Amino acid sequence: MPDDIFSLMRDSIIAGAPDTATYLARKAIAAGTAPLDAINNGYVPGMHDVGEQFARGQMFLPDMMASAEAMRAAMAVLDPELKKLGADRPTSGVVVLGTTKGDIHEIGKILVGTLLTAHGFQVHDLGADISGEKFAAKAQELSADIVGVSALLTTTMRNQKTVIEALERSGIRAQVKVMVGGAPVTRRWAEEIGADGYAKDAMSAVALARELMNQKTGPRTPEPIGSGKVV
Ligand code: HCB
Repeated sequence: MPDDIFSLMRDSIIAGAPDTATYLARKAIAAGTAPLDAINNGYVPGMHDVGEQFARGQMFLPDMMASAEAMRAAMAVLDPELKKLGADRPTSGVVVLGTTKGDIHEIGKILVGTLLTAHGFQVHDLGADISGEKFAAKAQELSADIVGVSALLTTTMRNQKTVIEALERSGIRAQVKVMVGGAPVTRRWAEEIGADGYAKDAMSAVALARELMNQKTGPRTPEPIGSGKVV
């Protein structure tokens, strides 16, 4: 039963059990479960639970690291499946993605990159702990359409603004749309720092990226399936 497998997935993250997480991901795919359902209904709730337990002092850093490892193991199975999606092709564009300076959280950002790729965007993932200058330099080099900035800490959220400032300094802010996200980020924060959009999760990020592309260029003919790639 899907509900049972979702709760086992959640438990595998809480237990920090990569082998179980891998096994369940393979089992779900073999049974025809949509990879995004496994992520959203199984593994991500596990991560949220871990975060809550950490905040209550019931889990510690090594536990959180083990959970992240289990999440990565599940994603290693689900990522290729997600990239096979693409029945509904969007307007494509070039996206530079990264996590802000001082922040090493990257699971959510990787998921955003995977789904954007699956929907025809060319994604360049800079990784985590990235300065505003690096975002701006890569956006300039690739003539990026969108820069996606992730932040998971209240202390590193403000660095999303430094990315926007770096884009302004390099003279390309008018050509690049900026979308922000991450657990502590809100729409209001996005407005406050002058970002062009906020997405609460990876599917919303795809919808937002499409909308931002429409704002930039107007609706385009969908690209052929398989045109997106992670660079
Ligand atoms: Co970390 N950590 N952590 N952590 N961590 C959080 C984020 C806390 C909320 C946990 C808590 O206290 N409740 C907390 C932050 C508190 C705060 O600032 N308010 C916290 C803390 C405190 C810390 C350390 C400071 C702990 C310490 O050292 N004492 C430390 C910070 C290190 C640093 O960055 N300098 C730390 C370290 C870690 C790791 C390394 C153990 C591990 C990260 C591993 C990795 O990513 N490589 C980790 C983890 C796993 C978490 C939690 C448990 C899960 C994060 C996650 O992967 N979520 C997190 C608790 C939580 O968030 N509830 C906890 C799942 C993904 C799918 O969701 O929100 O990241 P997401 O992404 C979504 C969404 O936001 C959106 O789409 C994604 C996909 O749906 N999105 C975007 C994200 N980016 C976007 C960009 C866009 O343009 C658009 C949409």
